[in-house]
Amino acid sequence: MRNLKTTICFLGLLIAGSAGAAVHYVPTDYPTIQAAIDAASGGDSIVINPGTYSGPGNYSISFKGKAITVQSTDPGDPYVVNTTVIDCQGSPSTRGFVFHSGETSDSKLTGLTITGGDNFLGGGIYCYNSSSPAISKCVITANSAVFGGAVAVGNNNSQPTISACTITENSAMVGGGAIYCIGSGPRFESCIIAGNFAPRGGAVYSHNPGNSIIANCTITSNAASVWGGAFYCFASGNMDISNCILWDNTASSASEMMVGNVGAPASVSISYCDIQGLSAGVVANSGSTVNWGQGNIDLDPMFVSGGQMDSITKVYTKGNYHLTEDSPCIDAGNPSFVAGTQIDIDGESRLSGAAVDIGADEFAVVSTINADIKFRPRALNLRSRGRWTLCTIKLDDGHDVRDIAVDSIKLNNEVKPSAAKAFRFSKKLFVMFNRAEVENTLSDAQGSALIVVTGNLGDGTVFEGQDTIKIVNGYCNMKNKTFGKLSKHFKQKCGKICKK
Ligand SMILES: [Ca+2]
Ligand SMILES: [Ca+2]
Repeated sequence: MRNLKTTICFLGLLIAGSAGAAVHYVPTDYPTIQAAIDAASGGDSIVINPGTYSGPGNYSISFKGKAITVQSTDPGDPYVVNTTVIDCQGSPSTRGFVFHSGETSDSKLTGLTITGGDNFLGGGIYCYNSSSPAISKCVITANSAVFGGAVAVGNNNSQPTISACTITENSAMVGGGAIYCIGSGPRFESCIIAGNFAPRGGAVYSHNPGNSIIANCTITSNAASVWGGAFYCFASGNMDISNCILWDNTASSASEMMVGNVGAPASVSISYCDIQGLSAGVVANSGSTVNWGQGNIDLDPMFVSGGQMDSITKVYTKGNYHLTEDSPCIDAGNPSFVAGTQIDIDGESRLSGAAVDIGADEFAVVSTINADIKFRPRALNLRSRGRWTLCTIKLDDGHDVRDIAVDSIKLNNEVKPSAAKAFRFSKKLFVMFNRAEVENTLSDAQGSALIVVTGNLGDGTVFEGQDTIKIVNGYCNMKNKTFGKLSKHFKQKCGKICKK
């Protein structure tokens, strides 16, 4: 329900903020995504409800050059992204989306899962003919192609930006298990590219001049049966790789990267990356160059858990590529990095801590402040029929309760607030929690129980506080003095219970 409310608010703002722009819902207003796009005008949004979308009109979807947004109901919620699925069902000559009408970054695709595509170029998405959309927060998984299992980008003027996307378990018959670039300049940033397979370039296959940019990506557990476990760049190709993790990729030759061995020399620049083996994993041939810039390291990135690609069966076991707090990648990216509007794979702001981190995840450095928590009633009768409990939150000096992000508040790590209000001139936030939900967290409590309330301020600062209350498991025997500071309403309620 909360997500629905958030979505409605968001959409309301969207409508209010752009005069004349319309929101088209799929499948409510239109049976297919393509039908909704065909009916849309510049500035409109297509909002796709959770569900699986297949068949004509739901694959090889074209924006037709329109400056529109195609999105799930909540691109920031991984559950919604994972359950809003464009499924091409492995049918030949299908893919999720094709951009070929000169789209710009005003054509936005965000918060969808694209799977089951099978094509010659780009099993999930293909951009060509000077088309440069903005693609973000998508999951592109289990697609296949001859070149570029997940994404193919053709021709020099196609410069899409693909950010905060998870690109896994795609495969290509010839090259680029995940990505194929021919003379084009895509920018991949804050993406996880893992568990993809191809004979050449397990993750990326790039040739002809175009300057592909790979920034702040985590490229791991990809495999090539021939060469270039992560990257293969050749025939005048050029790439700029910065703030990336290349780890645990495998190939018969050049486990992380093969630069040039076919056609004219290629050129790759690498800076502030964590590359397994450094030059031992990177092979340059035929006059090609690898420009090793500053800040490269070869240290275990210390993921929460590493993934694995079986080199024989090509079966991929997913990892959790968030950094742990002792990771050498934290704050080890380019110190000159300017965050701008960039986000990490979690949708969180870049530049937490002293500098940008290497890889797709920015480790959130948070400070925790104390909160003074007072829970009412002071004695909770598990047999009473009340609907609400009340909690006041007061923060340490220097912090304002009005900065608390109400949606982030949790009681005993489970219960979210039903309502909250900070009154003018008061330094407290008054929060109501559903009584039954609170009691569910206290089912084992006897005599007394700990109430822990946590949450965030808008800047990411965490607050935490606790209170101990009595637990009564019988008819109410509480005396009014226990409720001396409570409202008349609560006193009346207690009085009614006591009389029963
Ligand atoms: Ca950092
Ligand atoms: Ca993060």
